[in-house]
Amino acid sequence: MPQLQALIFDVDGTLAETERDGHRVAFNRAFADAGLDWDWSVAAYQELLEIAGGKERICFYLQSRPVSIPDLDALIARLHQGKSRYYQQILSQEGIAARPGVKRSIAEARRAGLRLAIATTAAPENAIALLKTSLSPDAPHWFEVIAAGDIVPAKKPAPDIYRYVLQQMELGPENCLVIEDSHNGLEAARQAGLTTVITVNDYTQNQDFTGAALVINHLGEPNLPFTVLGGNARGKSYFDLELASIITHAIAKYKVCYIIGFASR
Ligand code: XBP
Ligand code: MG
Repeated sequence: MPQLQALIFDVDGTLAETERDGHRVAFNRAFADAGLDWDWSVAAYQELLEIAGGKERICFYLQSRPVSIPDLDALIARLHQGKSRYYQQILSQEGIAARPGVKRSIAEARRAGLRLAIATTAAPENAIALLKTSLSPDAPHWFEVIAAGDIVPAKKPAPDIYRYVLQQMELGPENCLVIEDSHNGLEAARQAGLTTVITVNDYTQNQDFTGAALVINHLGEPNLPFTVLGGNARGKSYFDLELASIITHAIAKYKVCYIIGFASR
């Protein structure tokens, strides 16, 4: 049976709750700087989050506005640069804390010699800024692969970013476990054949997580148990490597049985 060899983490919404008070605020500041009267409210941002990637999100919003802009790509690039500057400023000045269980799970994985990777639609400089400020200044070195932004042509929910990570690590999907927070992230991982644990947040809690191995409100801590929203947590109250291995093993076994069953029909 395959062994768990790597954990692959999504970034935004999974490592930290970056969207509402980080990315969203930074977008609005960049819009104001550019003299635009756009304001992405907390509620409106929910729908905008369905579009993965900052540049893509701006483009989607622009297309819904009754304006004709001569050089759309240049405007999007300028707004996104400004937004990234503000986002990194928010991280360095105010900071956004890692979600419960994230630091502990990563530390446990490192102690056990498990391989680590990042798969995110966010721009690399924004993802790295978050790793440094919410985990540790040397956290980017903990991850063997940091797959981010435009490194692949299609962003989540396309599986490209996860396939890229598997290729870089020379691992099969049966040897890895993904931690995600959104439907788009789950779809991307699922289509790459990966087993996924979902930690929901305010923006994603009502999304469809069919196909996830486990859905919880966060990774939990010994003194802060998680709530199980879907799947089987095997009696555990916080995520650890034992649970990660059981989940990965069980799903791989299920897939093998399914394939054998299918072939013998
Ligand atoms: C989440 C996203 C990102 C950020 C914006 O990515 O959708 O696009 O909202 O990031 P993930 P950039 O959950 O995959 O980490 O502005 O840096 O693109
Ligand atoms: Mg996410």
